[in-house]
Amino acid sequence: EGYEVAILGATGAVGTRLIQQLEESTIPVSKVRLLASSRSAGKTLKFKGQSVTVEEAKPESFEGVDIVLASAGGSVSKKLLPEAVKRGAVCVDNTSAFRMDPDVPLVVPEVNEKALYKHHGIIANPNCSTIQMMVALEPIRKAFGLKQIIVSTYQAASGAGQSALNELYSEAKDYLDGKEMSADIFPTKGDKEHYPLAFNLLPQIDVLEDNLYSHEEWKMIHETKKIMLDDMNSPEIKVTATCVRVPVPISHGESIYIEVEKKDEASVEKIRQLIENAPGAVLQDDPDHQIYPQPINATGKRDTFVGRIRPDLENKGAFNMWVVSDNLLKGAAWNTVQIAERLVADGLVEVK
Ligand code: A2P
Ligand code: 11C
Repeated sequence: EGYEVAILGATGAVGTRLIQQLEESTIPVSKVRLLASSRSAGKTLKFKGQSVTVEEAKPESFEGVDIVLASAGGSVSKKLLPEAVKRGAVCVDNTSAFRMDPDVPLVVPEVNEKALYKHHGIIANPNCSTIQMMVALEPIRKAFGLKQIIVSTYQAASGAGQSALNELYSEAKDYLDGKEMSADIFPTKGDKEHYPLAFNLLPQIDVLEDNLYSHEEWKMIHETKKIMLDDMNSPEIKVTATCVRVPVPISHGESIYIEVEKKDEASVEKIRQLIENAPGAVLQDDPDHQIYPQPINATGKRDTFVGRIRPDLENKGAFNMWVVSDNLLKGAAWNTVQIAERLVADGLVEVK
């Protein structure tokens, strides 16, 4: 008794965490199918202690499947998720393939869980850097309103996948061994130039677009508006972003500057209280004891950690803060499984 669940991209950096998060979830699972490319077909992975053979993902792989958790890249989702929906599955997609489709809810359960009720078979999981910002800012938006968000990200290598993480480690080793670093992946696989990430910073995540922003920066702007305001182009909150790749393996950091609507009501103390009571958020903000969020401590946890909350000393109603979360968990696998848990709890997906 339970749901048949397929994990698409099961061998990847997010896929392996999807397996783990599903093992720990409240979803009753009757059978799990682990799908990847032909390169991985025949490998075995464990689910709840049992060996499961990885299969090559094909349209027929979704026969009998109730829930699909997808993280095999946008083009794979574009091709295969409609096939899964045709066969009666509900898909939670961790790629950017369908995020801006008006018929596809883009969901952070702590913020806009109700959007799930409008699904037509596909629900999109936002970009990792957007998700953690939403967890931190939604309670502040609800209490004081938000006029503007200015964010700079410090994004971990694993955001670009397992091969990218491997590249960071091999570059670091080469550098320390006095060898030349070979760079094939960063800043982004599909671009002309490649630069080392180890002992470096790259102010480019995804491709650079004609408007001079990177696609990652574009995502943070428009996903924020769709999640908070249900309109990807809403002028109600102004958002701007600078996205930077840093040589950290896992967990993204974000320096976030906000300007609230209710300038006279907001204070650091009240914002700290809001974060303390916010679902999915943990306050780590004790300057006297040098307590603040760090990637090393956030890794492996489902929460979003918030600290260094301080007022702009020259602009009333504006605040700076520092937000860290595991990009592979809340930024990807956990948010995806959390959405699936909500679908199950709210009766929005059936066992066939
Ligand atoms: P594989 O390991 O067989 O290449 P990451 O985000 O860590 O790079 O992982 C990408 C995931 O997507 C892996 O599980 C990878 O499988 C899978 N994948 C890549 N291309 C395809 C494809 N064409 N069909 C199905 N899965 C794919
Ligand atoms: C990164 N944020 O750190 C990206 C990875 O749209 O789901 C996630 C890309 C996405 O490289």
